[in-house]
Amino acid sequence: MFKCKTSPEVGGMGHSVKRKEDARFLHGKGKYTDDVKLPGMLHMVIVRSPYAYAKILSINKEKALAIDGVLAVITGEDLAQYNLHWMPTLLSDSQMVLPTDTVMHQSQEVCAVIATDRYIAVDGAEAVDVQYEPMKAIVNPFKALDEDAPLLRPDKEGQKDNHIYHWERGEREKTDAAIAAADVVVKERIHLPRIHVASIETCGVVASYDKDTEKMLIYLTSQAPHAIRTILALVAGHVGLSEEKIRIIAPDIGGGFGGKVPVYPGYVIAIAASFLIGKPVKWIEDRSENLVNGFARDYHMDCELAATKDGKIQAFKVSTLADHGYTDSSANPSKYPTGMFSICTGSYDYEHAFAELDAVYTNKAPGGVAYRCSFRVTEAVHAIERMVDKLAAEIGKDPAQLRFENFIKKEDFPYASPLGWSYDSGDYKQTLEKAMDMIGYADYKKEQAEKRAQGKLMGIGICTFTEVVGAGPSKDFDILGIKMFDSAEIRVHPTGKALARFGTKSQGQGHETTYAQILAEELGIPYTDIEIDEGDTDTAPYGLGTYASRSTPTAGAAAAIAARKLRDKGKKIAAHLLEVSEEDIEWEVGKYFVKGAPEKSKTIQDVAFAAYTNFPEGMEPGFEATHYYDPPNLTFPNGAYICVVEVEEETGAIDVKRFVAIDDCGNIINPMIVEGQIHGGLTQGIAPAMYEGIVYDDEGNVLNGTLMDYLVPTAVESPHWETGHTITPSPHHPLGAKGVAESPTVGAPPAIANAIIDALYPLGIKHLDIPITPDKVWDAIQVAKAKA
Ligand code: PCD
Repeated sequence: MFKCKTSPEVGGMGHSVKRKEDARFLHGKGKYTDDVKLPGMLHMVIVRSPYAYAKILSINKEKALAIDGVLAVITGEDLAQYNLHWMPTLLSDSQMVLPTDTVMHQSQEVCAVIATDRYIAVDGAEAVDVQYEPMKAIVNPFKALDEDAPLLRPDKEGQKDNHIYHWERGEREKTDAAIAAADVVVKERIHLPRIHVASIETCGVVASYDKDTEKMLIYLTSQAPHAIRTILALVAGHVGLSEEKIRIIAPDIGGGFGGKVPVYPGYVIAIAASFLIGKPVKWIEDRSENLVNGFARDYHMDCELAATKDGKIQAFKVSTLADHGYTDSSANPSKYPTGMFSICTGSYDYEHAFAELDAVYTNKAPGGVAYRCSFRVTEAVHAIERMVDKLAAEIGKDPAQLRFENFIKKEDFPYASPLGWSYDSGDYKQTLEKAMDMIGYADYKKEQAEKRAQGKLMGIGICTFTEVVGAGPSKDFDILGIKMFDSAEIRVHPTGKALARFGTKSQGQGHETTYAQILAEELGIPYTDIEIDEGDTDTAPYGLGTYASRSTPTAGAAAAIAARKLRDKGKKIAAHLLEVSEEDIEWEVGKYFVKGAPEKSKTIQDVAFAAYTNFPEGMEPGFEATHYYDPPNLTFPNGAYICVVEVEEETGAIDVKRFVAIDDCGNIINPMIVEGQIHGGLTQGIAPAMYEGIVYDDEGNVLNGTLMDYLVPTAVESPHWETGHTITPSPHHPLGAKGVAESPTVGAPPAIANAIIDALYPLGIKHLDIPITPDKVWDAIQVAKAKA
């Protein structure tokens, strides 16, 4: 159990204080990119391709330019004059900013209209006349590798087919041998479909170039403003946009979820337009543009899990085909083309594993965004958790029991996983037991047996996941070469109030509150006296940003260590004020006192004042500290989720009766915020499990490109989430904390899928891919009945 060291007024770790930022958000006072209005600001609207694959024969701007208020139509040819028509992706592939000859997916940017207002820009976009010659698109990733498949990326030197890369980890031969020798092997091809990051706020930018100062000010919906500044300087340095001249401000963000990590063509076009025209240019993506032009997941995974006949897991093998669309713009660290997919061995202890992946180009939107997932952890967890359930069903063992028998044990941490991770800590048994107690597992098992006897379909699904978050140690983790540390800078003012700045950027997570709580914990300054500032590259220390549940593991740690530096300096000042030697000073949250004479003390506020007014001779004045934190390892949050469903045989309707989520993210800064994170994340977990999936036809048209057709679950679809936690502190994090925000989105889909498939098992249905919709269930029931 965690015991709070501070009073609720100070609000250090463990206090469920209300979010400071909510006063602003709940009163509609948030300031988002679209709220930025600059004098003389122009508006941009993008003309997009109706075809998935086509030659551009001509772009006629005339009619558009004739409209009063339309100032420019920017094409790929225009950008090519400045060599700005292509840009690198985060994984060193190349992506068109605007095409000069070919469009590669439906809705790709073709050209952009700049006008005095948005309505005029929309009219202008409609008036642009583009002639295309459509070509046969490659939609099915398996066909992308056929010999007669057209080469989609002839622009890439040495590219002979549509294969992007092969990746593998582990021991193929030993794993194959273990599988060949095993008593039981279960196999399945599992697809995690393309889904969409449906944040409330779409992407957007206001770029404002000042020709006099040569400064480029950019308001951007970005989870990683510093990294984007550097990338922009690398891409556009040759036209004069060098890094010290670029200032990116990420204002309030209405949800990021990984979708606001990449650089999108629209950003670059708006920036280029402002640079060329010398006026501010705003581009705000509309809802459908947002839905169709990126994606997450899209992994086809062939899994094999081998075990002894009584269920001791021996080996896991997974071969994946990844559909990356027309360019590999996955948001992964440089050395990890498949992200952290190698966490796929899960929470279980066995020796042999092998994972491989081939990525291919198709005529679809690029993306591979780490949608609430620390780079492909969702895919990995789905694979192993579905397979463990399949194994349990195959050998007729209770899936909870099978998990208990295979868990990595508490005393085995740090645990070296077969694919190369060092799991930091966990107590999987305790976590699953807690979930089972909370839901009443044994009673549900009885009820299920009774219902089955009456021919009713009821299912219980478990997921016991291990995540890997907090990228990451600089020896392994970088994005385009920039190491993945993060930073905190604290200034304590003379009156004892403070300002702290970070290299991360909240998008709704509550950093303004939780970072202040970390500092309150370490310094004893009340969290309400500490302002938190993020997202402005001119003022914040350099950092890699907020995604991959990394803010707590990296910047949160940086805050604690910077605060400890301050405490060390404060000790010297306290000794000076109390006229004793430094060795005689002790610290207790919020104050220094003389050893053995606690009545002789100075508060942190006294000390801060003295740092400016009465510091020891020779000491550097001021009370500030900065720390750049390079984590020694990642953190491995984990959890046990249990879901109970009933399925109606006549209609395929699925009713989620109960859902219990027990999470272990180590020590918790703010339990209420964590609970909120879990609630939101579980809803984003039921989404792909039961509702979401981007559907293409054979021509590469997106069939559900609006929120009328793409069902994002709301409160109506969401069950009542029941949450709880266990605490196994991270041994290497200064606060013992682990990241948590993505766990629920990773853990929920397999728990729900396992529950639904368990319900259908008596009919002989052994697997369904998500989203498991009523019509998919109904179809499967008809097929199963026809077979019976
Ligand atoms: N926490 C606490 N404790 C612990 C942990 C944590 O308290 N132990 C808390 C903190 O402080 C914060 C939160 O919680 O506030 C979170 O955290 P983390 O886990 O660290 O994370 P971050 O980094 O901060 O964040 C990020 C995440 C992600 S990743 C995502 S997707 C999502 C989530 O976050 N997003 C979002 N959540 C959210 N929320 C909101 N509201 N919004 C958003 O947008 Mo990616 O990679 O990007 O895909």
